[in-house]
Amino acid sequence: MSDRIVAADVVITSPGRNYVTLKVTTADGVVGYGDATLNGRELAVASYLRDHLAPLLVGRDPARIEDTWQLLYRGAYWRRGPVTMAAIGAVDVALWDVKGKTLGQPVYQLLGGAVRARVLTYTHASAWEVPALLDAVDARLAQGFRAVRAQSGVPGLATVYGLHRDVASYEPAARGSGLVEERWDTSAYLRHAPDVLAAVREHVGPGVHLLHDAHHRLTPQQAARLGKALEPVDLFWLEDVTPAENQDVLRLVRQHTTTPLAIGEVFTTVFDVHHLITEQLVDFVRCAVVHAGGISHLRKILALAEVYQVRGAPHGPSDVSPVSFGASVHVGLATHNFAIQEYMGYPEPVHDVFPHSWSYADGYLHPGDAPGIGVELDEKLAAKFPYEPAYLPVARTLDGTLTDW
Ligand code: KDG
Ligand code: MG
Repeated sequence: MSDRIVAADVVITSPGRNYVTLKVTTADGVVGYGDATLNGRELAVASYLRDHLAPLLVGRDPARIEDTWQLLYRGAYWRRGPVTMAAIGAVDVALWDVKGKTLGQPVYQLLGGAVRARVLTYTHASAWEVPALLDAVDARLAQGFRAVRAQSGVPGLATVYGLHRDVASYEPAARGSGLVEERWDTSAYLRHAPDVLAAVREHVGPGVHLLHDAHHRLTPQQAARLGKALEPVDLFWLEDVTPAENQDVLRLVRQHTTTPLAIGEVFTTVFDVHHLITEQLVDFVRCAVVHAGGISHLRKILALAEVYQVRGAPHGPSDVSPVSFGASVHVGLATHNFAIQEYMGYPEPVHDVFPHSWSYADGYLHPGDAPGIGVELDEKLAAKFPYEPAYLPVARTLDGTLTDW
């Protein structure tokens, strides 16, 4: 007789930042984990899982991953959106984990096997002033990274996305202190950013991949201008230039610049990004395993992207837990048009709460060969880090108008 799911539990822990994890247990005693973390809205996904999906999962055959995905997606009637898709994503990854553990195989083998020896990764280097930024980039290169995202401060502004003024590490969601309001001035940013990135290129030479995140803040015309100004810098990509709900406007950006564009971290289904892909409005699609319905759905997004020579580059900030980060590295090892995996890194206790087989070495990631996803949850340790409310900041322009953060 086939195995059955006997429990679907949600564990919330906050070892430096909040994570929501789904734990699926089968009658045969196999345990699978899935990440359901949605930064700043964690409890909504936890409730979706606990109150609405767990009762549907108990009694089901864990081997039927695709059928379960379709049931949860179509069966809700209400489709898409980050809460729904993060919850479905958690179930999907937990079931891939169960399947791998049941068959004694790492998930990348079940996805068709490795198409590369290791997965290229990029990390972040940030500092307010240029000399300190160059030092931060050097420190990343010394750790072996071959691709680095560079973010700096902006003269005249007190806060900027991607860094804290006097603190080396960056975690945008502010724990316990309510909503943080930042001030933003696109003109000041546009005057400064090209010089900063040119200085970084000059410093590292031609052989290092450089990336930059505009974090949804530009109009199409401003994005075109920035892309054009950055062409001599030879960026690997310029990320999230516009909010991109209206994807047609990106045509204007494309007409004016050959700087590669990457978009997709806030999009959750193939239906949200198909236009970006089929119109070749981006070079890289950034959907994450956790927010885009799990391994099963991300693979469909990447399959569509492959047809249009768009490559996968999933979101990998610290708010993507080590569980879905590991899942993403499995996808990366087994998917031909997977370009690069973001690896922001984690607060130290996170590695102990989520012991993992994935590893970083010399600019590359590998998922490891443990059966399943290869990421466990130390529940005793997790219980020592209770949930703390934390909101992402919001941004207002200098006249006080709310704008995109
Ligand atoms: O929760 C929001 C962060 O994940 C996001 O701001 C990070 O843009 C980001 C990136 O590219 O890592
Ligand atoms: Mg980003």
